[in-house]
Amino acid sequence: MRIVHSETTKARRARTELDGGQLVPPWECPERVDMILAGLRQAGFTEVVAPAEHGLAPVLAVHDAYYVEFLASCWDDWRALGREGEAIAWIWPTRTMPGRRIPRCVDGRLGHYALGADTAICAGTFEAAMASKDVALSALAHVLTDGGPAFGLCRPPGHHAAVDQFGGYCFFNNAAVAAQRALESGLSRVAILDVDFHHGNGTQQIFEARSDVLFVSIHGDPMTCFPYFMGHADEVGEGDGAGYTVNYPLPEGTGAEVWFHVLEAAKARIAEAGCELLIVSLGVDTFEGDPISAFRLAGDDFLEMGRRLAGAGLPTLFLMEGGYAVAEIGTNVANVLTGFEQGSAGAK
Ligand code: SP5
Ligand code: ZN
Repeated sequence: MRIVHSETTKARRARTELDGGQLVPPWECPERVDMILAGLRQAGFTEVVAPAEHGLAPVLAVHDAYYVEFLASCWDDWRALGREGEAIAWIWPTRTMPGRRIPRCVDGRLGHYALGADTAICAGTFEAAMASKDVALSALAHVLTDGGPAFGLCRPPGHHAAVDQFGGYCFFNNAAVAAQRALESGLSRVAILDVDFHHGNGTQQIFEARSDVLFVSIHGDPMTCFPYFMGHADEVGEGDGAGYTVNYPLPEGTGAEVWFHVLEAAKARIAEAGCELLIVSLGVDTFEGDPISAFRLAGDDFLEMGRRLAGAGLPTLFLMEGGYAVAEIGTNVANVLTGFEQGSAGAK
């Protein structure tokens, strides 16, 4: 298993997250990265490589250029106004306003480009997002050239980031950037299997009208779980993409038995679609001890998850998404990768 990590992913250290009407310390913190590295080391994954720089072109292949420009300049624009706090969106073009023009000032622009108020922009956010997609792209390069699996320790995560929106702690959609790059390097169809507790709304939006990326997600029912407005079972893709979006919303409290049953259905769809690469959006916030999520997978269930993912028999790229039980995140991630190696016995 090739492990790719960059220290620059820790350049973002937000101080605030709007939650329950209060500004609290963000759950998505740089300590997650160190805990994952420690867990991997302890599990014997000792070979960790730094990513190459891949520039902005692969980002612009899935994201809007004005959005990327906004992310690059937002913090400086905000600071230039002498603001004390971090840049948090607070007004949106909602259902009763047309919102056809992109405002010039940073408050208006934040509302245009944010999908939620949970994610503050702060110093180092853009740099960390750049490093995160480089991690994804270098891990992908390993899978494409070597054939063996790779784990990209992406941070910030990516699956909530849409064509021109950030939120849910995500800025660049690392899985989408990697999938698009994989297609451009010659593959015909790629599967993105999103096992994060939250629905991968950004990934779905980026690919929902296309059949060359199959998006399959197992997540907390949006009737009660973030991101609330996407991820229902009747969202199945549009136009050419009809049938290439598959959503499995599950109730809060879902445990291993039901979750693995659904995973097998997801694998069957991936096999049927004839995908040449499996990208796993690997959130471990399905863990029973996660502070902001509501599934009940135990630590050992992540070993089983890895084994079953290996059973798909495809070249596999794991990209880190969520997981906020910081003390256990390293063990949980390492368990998935260990299980995968056990399950792919003999493969490299
Ligand atoms: C990548 C990823 O997992 N993003 C998740 C973003 C969720 N943001 C909203 C979190 C709201 C948490 N409120 C729970 C309060 C528990 N005390
Ligand atoms: Zn999540």
